Amino acid sequence: MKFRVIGSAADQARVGELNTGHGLVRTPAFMPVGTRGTVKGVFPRDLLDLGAQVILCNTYHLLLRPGIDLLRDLGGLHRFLGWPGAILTDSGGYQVFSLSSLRRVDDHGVVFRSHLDGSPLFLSPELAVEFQLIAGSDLIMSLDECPPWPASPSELDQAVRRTVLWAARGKEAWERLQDSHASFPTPEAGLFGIVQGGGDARLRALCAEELGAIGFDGFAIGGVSVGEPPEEGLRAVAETVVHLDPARPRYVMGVGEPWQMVEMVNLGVDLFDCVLPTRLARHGVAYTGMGRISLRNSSFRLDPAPISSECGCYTCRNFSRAYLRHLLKSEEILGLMLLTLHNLYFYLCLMKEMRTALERGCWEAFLAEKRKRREEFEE
Ligand code: PRF
Ligand code: ZN
Repeated sequence: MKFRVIGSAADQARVGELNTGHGLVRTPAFMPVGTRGTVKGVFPRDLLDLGAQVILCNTYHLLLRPGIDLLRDLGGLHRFLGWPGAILTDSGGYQVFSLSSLRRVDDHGVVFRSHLDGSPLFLSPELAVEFQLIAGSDLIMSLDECPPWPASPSELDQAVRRTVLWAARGKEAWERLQDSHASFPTPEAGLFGIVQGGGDARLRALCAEELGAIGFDGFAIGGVSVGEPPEEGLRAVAETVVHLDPARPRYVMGVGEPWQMVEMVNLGVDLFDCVLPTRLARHGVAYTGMGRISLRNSSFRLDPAPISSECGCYTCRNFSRAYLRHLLKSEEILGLMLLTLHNLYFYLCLMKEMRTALERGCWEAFLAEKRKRREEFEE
């Protein structure tokens, strides 16, 4: 994996290129979420048409089902999923904490029970890296411990200490596996460290510096969007980014709303993933330049207009709000598919607009316009 910054505004916001074993990823980039090995309701063919360059999958879910042996035997994730673009895999730590029961965490790793059938499983920082290599991931995440929000100072301390310890052990495993690397489905993969530290600027700085000293291909910022007021999350990102190597890609995990991505790109973030566009679509909610709309609303019953007249997506070029409302009311699968397509188009378009603004040197004007719109249209 290779990263190159192409241009920047005010030494913070930047446009770049991430070269992976599965194609070029132009940054800032948004990664649609395919937790269980599918971006729900979208053909991989359509993801490519939308301009998606990289998707996110979860090691935790894929480990439980279909299992790592099957993924290996069937030639790795890309072939199994029929997705030719890049894949980033999350390490599993965060999902173990949020989904599984009966977990026991110590410095060795996490013992937990599958949320599917209760069977006992073990995840260590070494195994997390090895599983992701076997699966053929392009962008591999270290195992981390994401503290809840709010967390006590001692909980935050502990999470940062363990996250750094696990990152170092993951890196060692990564290096040890280099020899066999060539036999993994994606020998050009990159390894990311994850910064934790909650809302504590000193801990964030410490974590970022220690991960920097260990050395990673990229850095993720975790522990944001875990229930804190959005402005505090933004502050945590601002306080972390300044301690990260500017030559490496930066990824804020699980964020976020369109305005949050704009503000974080402004701080120098390159990568995002979030379930919002896909999940909200399945609840009948669509993004527009004037805020979200709920298509189940009776006010759209006779509305011949598309979701957004500004949008060039397949859904908006062909279907009325009235038809989409009808599909949702009738619980037709197509309703969810068309809305998902539109929301992903909206997110991917926003990223493209940001890249263009940065390339053309008009980032400040773009940012001012987005902030003004946010004041006008959002709660
Ligand atoms: N760590 C990991 N995955 C994550 C998070 C984290 O902190 C978050 C927090 N927003 C989402 N996904 N490993
Ligand atoms: Zn549209």
